[in-house]
Amino acid sequence: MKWFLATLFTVATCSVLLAETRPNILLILTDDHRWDALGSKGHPFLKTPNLDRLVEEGVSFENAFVTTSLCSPSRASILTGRYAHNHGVVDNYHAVRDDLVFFPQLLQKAGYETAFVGKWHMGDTDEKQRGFDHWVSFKGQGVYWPFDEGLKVKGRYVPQANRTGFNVNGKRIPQKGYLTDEITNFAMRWLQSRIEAEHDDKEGRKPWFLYVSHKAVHADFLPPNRHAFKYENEPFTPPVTWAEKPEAFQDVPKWVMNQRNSRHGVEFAYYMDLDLEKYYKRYCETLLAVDESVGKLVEAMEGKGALDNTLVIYLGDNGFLFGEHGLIDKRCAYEESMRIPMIARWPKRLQQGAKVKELVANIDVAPAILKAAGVTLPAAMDGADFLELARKELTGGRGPAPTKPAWRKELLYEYYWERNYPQTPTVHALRGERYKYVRYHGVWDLNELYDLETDPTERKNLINDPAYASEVEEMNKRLFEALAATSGMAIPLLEDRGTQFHHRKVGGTKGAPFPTWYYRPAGTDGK
Ligand SMILES: [Ca+2]
Repeated sequence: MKWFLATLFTVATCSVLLAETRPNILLILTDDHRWDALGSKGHPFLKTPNLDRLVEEGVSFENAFVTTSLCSPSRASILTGRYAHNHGVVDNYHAVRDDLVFFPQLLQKAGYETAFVGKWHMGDTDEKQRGFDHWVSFKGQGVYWPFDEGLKVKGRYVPQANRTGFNVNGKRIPQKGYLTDEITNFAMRWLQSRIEAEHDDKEGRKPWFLYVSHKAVHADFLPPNRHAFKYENEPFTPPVTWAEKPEAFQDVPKWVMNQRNSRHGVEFAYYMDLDLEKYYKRYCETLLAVDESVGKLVEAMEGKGALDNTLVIYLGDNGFLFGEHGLIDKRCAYEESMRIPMIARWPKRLQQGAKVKELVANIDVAPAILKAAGVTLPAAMDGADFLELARKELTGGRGPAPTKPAWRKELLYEYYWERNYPQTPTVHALRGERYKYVRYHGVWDLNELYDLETDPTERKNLINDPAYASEVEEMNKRLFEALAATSGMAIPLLEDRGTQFHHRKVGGTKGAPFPTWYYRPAGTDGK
């Protein structure tokens, strides 16, 4: 009996402790936010005080990436903790399979109240998805403004597409204003009701999870009028890999040279005569409303004392090229495409101001959130709890002696060719701490190897340099080992859907040549 009571007491104490200590969780996702578009990264003119505050009070993951640089596949990786070759979403048109578990489903089972507000963008749907008690979304990409007048000042006119409005728990509500602000308002309404309930009844508290998913800063970037043209007169330095001809680089793959004259290249960007300088400044201006949104959510929690028991994670769903390598947009394995901002704030567990150098990724978000909530991880997840890398006792705070968890030294990257955008081939890559090996599949072209320490802008492809032959061979071997270990030895195939953008600009650059070292006299053997 004594034993039983003691056990009962322990169980009861543990449940109370669990209820008290389980954090609330706020996950904020932006679209196409590249890693260096942050004030805290020393940006020459962009100011992001609210995101910088998260960096100062939280942890900055300095080497954060996506495992596939495309909106829907990356979102599916965030929700499932799995590589694209395992969740199967390899374009922006198909939904996630019904048999896959979204981590918020497991949070619900563990007693969390869950909410989704914003861009879902997996399949052509805005219907409430599994794992969420509260739901606010819209179809596809959404629109910055619900009307065609959007920012019709100073000749800057961007037509807005679909206007289906919001689906709020099954009820159709029209979009009235600027999308980032509308998402923020919807999120604030739900958040405030949760933190007020918690403030009034601490004992009966139910932890919550809020996923705020912005359309911003996806193309065509449109800031709210209060930020329009703010950066118009700021200096702009074009990236070195755009200003120079790709022929001046060492061993540029043909597909990269060919993509210059395509929808995703600087010569024919989005089939327009695009002024990339203006475009980039508009991108930065569009990000300002996201930063304000972060500030509002954080301040709402702070005002009611809920901030420090909340795990806040901020990340982008992929990067974005603004002329690097002659390209725009994303998909490829170059740094500007696959690298993202990743910040976490949770003062109870994480070291304030820590800068983590390990390679972390979108597939690590679900495991980290589940672990923070005290939920056992499903075996099927490919990612790991990246917050372990910044726990207080590991980074100099109080606690046991520092023992860093075993962590990956190389990150597997993949992108699967889309019929809609045939200019980028299927990519498999290993991004190591120093070297990056990129292997293309299904094209007659060069692979790539870069020494990121001596060549951070990836201009000198070492793939044909005899001094690096063994590095190439070993990384190729490890790439296939990583694929085999994660069931990745097959190319996912989805039926053709959506518009195809395979065109080239009249009078633009012609097809690219093979490098001279591809040519052999007749009668020569292969490798
Ligand atoms: Ca995206």
